[in-house]
Formats: sequence, C-alpha cells, structure tokens
Amino acid sequence: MKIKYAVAVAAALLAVQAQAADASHTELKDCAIQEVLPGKDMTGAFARIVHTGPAVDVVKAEVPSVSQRIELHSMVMKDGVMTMTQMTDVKINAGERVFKKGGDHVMLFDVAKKPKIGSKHTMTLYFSDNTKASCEAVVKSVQDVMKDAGIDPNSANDAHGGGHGKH
Ligand SMILES: [Cu+2]
Repeated sequence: MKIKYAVAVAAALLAVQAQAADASHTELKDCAIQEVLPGKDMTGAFARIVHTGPAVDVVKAEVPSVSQRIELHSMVMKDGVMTMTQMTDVKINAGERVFKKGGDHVMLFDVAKKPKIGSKHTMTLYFSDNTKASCEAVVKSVQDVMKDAGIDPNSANDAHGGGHGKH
C-alpha cells in the first residue's frame, strides 16, 4: 500500500515536471545563411521559428563558426528605400515567425572566413525565458535565399548585396 502511494506520488511529480518543461517550446526550421558576396564581410541568416507557450523575446543569436558579432535586424522603408535597422520587435508569440530575406533577419558581421555554399553551421537563438533553440543552418546562394523568401531576383533591390554597408 505504502509503495503504491510512493509510486503514485513519483508519477505525479514527473507529470508536473514534464508539463513545466513543455510550457514553452521553440524550434528553428529551414535555417539558412546567405553566401557572403564578393567584397563583403557580412551576410544575413534566416529561419522559421515555431513556438508554443507564452511569448518570449529573442535575447541573442549565435553562429559561432561564422561570426562573433551578430545583430537582429528588420527591414524598414525609410525615405522610399528599404533599410536595415536593429530589430525592435523581438517577440516570439505562439505560432510561427519567419526570418527571411527582405524581412527580419539575423545579421552576421565581421565574417573572416566565407562559409562555402552547402556547408552547415549551428545557429542558436536564446530567449528571455532562459531557453534556447538551435538548428543547422545551410549556406545558400543569394538566388536560393530569394527564392525561399518569394522574391523575384530580377526585381529585387538586394540590401545585403549591392546597396548594403551603411552600418
Ligand atoms: Cu541586416
């Protein structure tokens, strides 16, 4: 009788723990890094962030094998020109938030060694509830990240290519 009770209590405790761990959960999908263009030492990284539970803020992003200086950026229209600025809305609500070329993105600065197209690099996002999520981000050509973002390469004003560098 006593043992049965202890088992029941242990099971109940486990259930509570599992629930707490599941309260908030974040996954990164389709992670990609744009190739670093000739003459540049910075580029963008992208992901689909799938989140359950209470909203969290992104605290920081890391891609240690590519860059030691990373910011979260968004694209805003300024005087008729798409410009990148540090992201002010970093909230991840339950559901999906997409970082993609032409929109919110992870900005990798001071890239010393250009990663090869097809190579993979661990990207980790840290959240305000002390959780984190990682993925293997694959390096893709500019054309491919545009395709992923639904941008027509012929009409695009590529902020990370030609026009970029006003930081
Ligand atoms: Cu940027």
